[in-house]
Amino acid sequence: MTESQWWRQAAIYQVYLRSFADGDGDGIGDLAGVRARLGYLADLGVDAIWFTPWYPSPMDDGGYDVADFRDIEPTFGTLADAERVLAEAHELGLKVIIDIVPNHCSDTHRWFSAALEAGPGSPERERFWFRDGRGPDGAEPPNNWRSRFGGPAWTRVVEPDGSPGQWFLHLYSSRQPDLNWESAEVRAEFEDILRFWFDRGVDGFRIDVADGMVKDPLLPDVELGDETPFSDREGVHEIYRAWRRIARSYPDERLLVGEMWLPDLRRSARYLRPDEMHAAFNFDFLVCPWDAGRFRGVIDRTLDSHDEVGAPPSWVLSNHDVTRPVTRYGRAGDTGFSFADRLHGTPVDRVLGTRRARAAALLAMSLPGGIYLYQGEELGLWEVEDIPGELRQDPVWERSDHADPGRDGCRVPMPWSGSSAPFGFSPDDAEKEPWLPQPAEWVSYTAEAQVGDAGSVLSLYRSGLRLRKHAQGELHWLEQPGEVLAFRRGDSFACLLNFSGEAVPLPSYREVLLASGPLDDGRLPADTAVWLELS
Ligand code: TEU
Repeated sequence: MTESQWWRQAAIYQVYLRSFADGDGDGIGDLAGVRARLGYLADLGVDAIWFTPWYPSPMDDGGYDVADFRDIEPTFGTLADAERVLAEAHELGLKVIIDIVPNHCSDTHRWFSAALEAGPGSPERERFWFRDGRGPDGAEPPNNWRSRFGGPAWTRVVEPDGSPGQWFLHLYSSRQPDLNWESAEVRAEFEDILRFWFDRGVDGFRIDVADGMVKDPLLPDVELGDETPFSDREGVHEIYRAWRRIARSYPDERLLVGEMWLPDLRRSARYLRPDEMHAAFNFDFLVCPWDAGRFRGVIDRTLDSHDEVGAPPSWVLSNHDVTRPVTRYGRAGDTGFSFADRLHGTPVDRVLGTRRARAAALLAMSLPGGIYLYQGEELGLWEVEDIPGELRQDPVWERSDHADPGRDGCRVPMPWSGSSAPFGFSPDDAEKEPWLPQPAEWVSYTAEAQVGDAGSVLSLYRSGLRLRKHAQGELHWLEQPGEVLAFRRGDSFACLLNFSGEAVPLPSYREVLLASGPLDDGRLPADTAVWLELS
């Protein structure tokens, strides 16, 4: 079976469903909203859409708490709506990948309810990680693991007879019990779920916490910062080998792309093999300070580690978990992004942030490999930092005792059109307001306001996505004086990004293909990128 390998250079657009477009007026995005905006995505010039989880869910973690892996969340629509979206996207030439969340499920999943009812020692509890507690009366958690959202990674249950009972493991919120991948039943279930969606025409899966499923069955205590008993364990590769066999059994082999947050790119590259995943997210730009040398380091390491295994590199500037780039790059005294960045609340220079975000976009779009865009990035949206506490929904906010504002600020519903909220996100006669409030300033950031404006962020992305086909072939660094990152692809395409604080001369060129901001009398201004056709 031949692979078309469309993902090797694809631009994949992330749709965070509940914030993309609301078709039925309940203030929450849905599949009807998506269908109405497919034309926008085709015009934008992306190759594929990735939908964040669309399954039935109590939405404790924005849908990453899945109650049923074979159906659609009713507020999003029905299975028939999903099939229509797939068919209509395909007609427009767009591939569709969906999220799969194999590390955990919702506490409302039928398996978890059955485990609670069946009690200690039952086969139903074997699908999860139930253990007796430590200390007198088992009142202490079984080990010292911490949830990634804060607090202990264990929650104690009440047994069917009313007594205080066992503890269950959850690396994320207490409403997301971890599945036990030692269980043959869990493995078989997920293989079946893959087939269920492949049979319906899904072109691939984005695998959530892809390094996470396999745990050290002894569940040892960890030292600070040591994640080895529950992350990136050898046994996880076997799961992907089975999944790849399934992906390969379909005509036009389907894509498996992994979400791993590993400290070293070479560790993620180990998943990218002809018999495992096709691609993985590379998050290194998200933690890279605004510095030519550091950016170059990320690019070199990425290309080297991917070349070694023959896999396509990927580039990510934003997603639904991290502070939006305009805010990240506009933070005064920015030294690179970390999750703690959300906490310190230093002022943001949005003009600077926007200039840098535009330049970074041009850079990322011209590098070898694939690029993932997150909805709203193409509109230059920023992190909404003043969401009132009572409206915040991210469990990170709750579990950190409100110390960390969480990830709601990058999940505010999209502004499409009009002069006031809901900015076309919901229909005019909508019953409810958008589930998170949109800033009034977004009036100048709607898709409608930007589409006809040649200087807008949207126009930059639309041009970039069309013109990036000129960037073909191997990357070769061009040595430029000062803090300027410059490379050539093939003989005639070059990209330059000026990290120094002042304008620099451009090398000789035949034509400017695209620039992230106005050029200054043939010079490249600070924090600006340009694509050149070389002479
Ligand atoms: O995120 C995986 C991940 O490791 C997160 O813990 C990330 O570090 C965190 O968002 C930082 O605050 C994936 C999804 O992208 C995320 O939305 C989910 O909450 C998480 O898995 C659990 O399913």
